[in-house]
Amino acid sequence: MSALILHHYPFSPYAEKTRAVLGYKRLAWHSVQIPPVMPKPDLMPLTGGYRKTPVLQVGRDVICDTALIVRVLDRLHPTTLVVPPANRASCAAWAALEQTLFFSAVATNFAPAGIKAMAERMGPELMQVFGADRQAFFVGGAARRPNAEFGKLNFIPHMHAIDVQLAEGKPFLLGDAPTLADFCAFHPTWFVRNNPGTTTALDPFKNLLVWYDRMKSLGHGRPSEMSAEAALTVARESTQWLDLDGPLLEPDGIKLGQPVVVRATDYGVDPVEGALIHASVFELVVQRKDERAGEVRVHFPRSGFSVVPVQTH
Ligand SMILES: N[C@@H](CCC(=O)N[C@@H](CS)C(=O)NCC(=O)O)C(=O)O
Repeated sequence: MSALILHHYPFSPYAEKTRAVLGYKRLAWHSVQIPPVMPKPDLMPLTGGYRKTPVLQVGRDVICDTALIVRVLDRLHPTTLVVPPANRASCAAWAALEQTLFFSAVATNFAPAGIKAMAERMGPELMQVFGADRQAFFVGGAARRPNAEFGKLNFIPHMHAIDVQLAEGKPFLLGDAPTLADFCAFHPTWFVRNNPGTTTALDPFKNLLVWYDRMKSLGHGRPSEMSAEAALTVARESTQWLDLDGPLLEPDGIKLGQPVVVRATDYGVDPVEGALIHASVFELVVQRKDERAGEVRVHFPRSGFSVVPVQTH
């Protein structure tokens, strides 16, 4: 099986979710650092336009969105399942809550004390570029950039609910082992706890903080640095494909092999064009050719992504 290559940057919460899953599974992986803002010139050859963080590369297969990344990691490394069958519906419910937790953590970080600490870490130049980049990130999608009101109504109330649930004595949200529920709740918590300007917001939640340390102690597995150029060489020289996931469920009016455009529907809606290779309830897969990456397949979750024929977009 091809090695795992994660394209990410240190302060990305969704990347931290993935790093924690890699830690729980005790996996070795290659770490490719990508910029936190556009342009991302060495990532685009792989994804064909998708810009969100993180992206998982397995040989010449490119997996977008952590919902699918976690599923692929469970398929490739099933000894420690993040979504065990006994908890599948509960995990789906937590996954549905994840964006609310993340957006409320973002809004909390963007409160004055959080922003001041972020600016000190990033420096004034990157901070300015970052603000403009994230403004553009939300153009054209169904989601709205979270505001302070959203943060107030959601962050502390959900942290409180998690704290109360953990007081019942189980080490993880759904029992004795971590599941997707924990990883979905962990990265927004990490985002706020890790910001010196907002870290004390979590001080009242003693059970949550014990759980948070437990999650952190899962570590990140065994990362080793890889250059973006080396990752592109891996893609170009790979000869295998990942197995396609799930029985065929063609989108209305679209046939396999047809040129299509796939994009996220919420935010970061940049289009990716390619030939439709697979469509199931789990994933949409397009195949495309790039000068630097060679022939690659880009995988997206089916849910939360749109697919249309090229001529109508
Ligand atoms: N649904 C996506 C959300 C990913 C996401 O929003 N990532 C943020 C960073 S935590 C991002 O892409 N920010 C803009 C960027 O990195 O360019 C997933 O689960 O992967």
